Amino acid sequence: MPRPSPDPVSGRPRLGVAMIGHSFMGAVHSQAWRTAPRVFDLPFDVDMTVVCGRDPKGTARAAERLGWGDWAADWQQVVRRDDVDVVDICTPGDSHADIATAALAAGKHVLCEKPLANTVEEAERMAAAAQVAAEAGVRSMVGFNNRRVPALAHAARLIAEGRIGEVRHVRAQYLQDWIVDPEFPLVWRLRKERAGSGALGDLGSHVIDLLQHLTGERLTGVSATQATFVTERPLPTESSGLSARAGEQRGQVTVDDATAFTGRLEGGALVVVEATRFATGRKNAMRIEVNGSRGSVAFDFESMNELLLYDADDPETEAGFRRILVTEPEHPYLGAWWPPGHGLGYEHAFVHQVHDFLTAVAEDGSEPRPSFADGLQVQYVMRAVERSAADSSRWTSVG
Ligand code: SOE
Repeated sequence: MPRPSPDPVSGRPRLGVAMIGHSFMGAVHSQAWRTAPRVFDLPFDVDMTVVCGRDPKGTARAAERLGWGDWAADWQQVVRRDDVDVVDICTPGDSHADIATAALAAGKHVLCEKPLANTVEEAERMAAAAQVAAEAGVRSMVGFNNRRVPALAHAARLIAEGRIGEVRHVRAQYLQDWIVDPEFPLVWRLRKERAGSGALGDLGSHVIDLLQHLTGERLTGVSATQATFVTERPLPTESSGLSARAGEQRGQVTVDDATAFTGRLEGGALVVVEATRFATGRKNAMRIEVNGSRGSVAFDFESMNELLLYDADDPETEAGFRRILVTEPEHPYLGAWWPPGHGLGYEHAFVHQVHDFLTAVAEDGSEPRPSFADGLQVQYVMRAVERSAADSSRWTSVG
């Protein structure tokens, strides 16, 4: 795609960003677009050009609140605008494929929220469009933001350096409890036609991506089980993000409340995954533990500035998990932030995501990761999980 010309003052080219959707994820992404240029030395001047949503009043309010220069209601027009170079998709999964493929065809770089799509077929369409676009220098990435949590980026480095040896076990969980109350309304995340799946896609996709990223290995097969504990809920009269007001009428829950599966990695390691919105008391417990032949790493998002490391070479009398505070300038991303010892929060991984995405966009030939192909592979795993669960947990190959 043609390079925008450099700004006469900063010397950097301007990049116009359009964001589609402005609810919870839109607010987090807006914060990231606002903050990344102030914290990192980015290769572009970011212009938050336009936010797009179906409800004109709400979108106009969102533009003002979230810092966008303009607002629009028609995404098809937005993705074709000359002042837009990047399209950031923060809508529910049912519109990802149409928006992403149209934006790529219009020559816009695309950042798309996870999971990539609602079905394998949509994700295949997106990955194919991304491959064609890449040949013309147009980049795309899927927003598995947790790769950019500094403690997890540090864990990825340690594992890649061979610090824990050969991987034997991965235990990964994503535990939340925001729908334990059976009277919590039927928001879009609980409707298959909007979200594709429930805990599996919303939470499980994060840990599937993460465990494959950390180990550098793909899941080859799974045996799964799924449950929907509350099958009917009040319809919402209004909703925003994860909160909603219940109305009088009721409707069917059409997704899983919880999913659990065992699996195998290419190298033979055993994997156990659990994703649920019914882990009462667990608010955002995304946990991952990797056991290798020479050590282990363990992480829990509820203590997100910490990484536990066990080194099997330590003398017996001193052996134990050591708690590393991942808050030092030498740790991934931390050099750009606060003085040593001062931690980060939920939103920062999204700021890092903008940094990494734009860095890849600026570097000719570099493919931002996770790519749409990576997102598609997660989708294959999720399809295998659903097929296995529907067939009494039968072992099901991924693919
Ligand atoms: C809600 O379950 C949610 O916001 C997910 O949609 C996000 O992807 C996850 O990061 C936090 O929880």
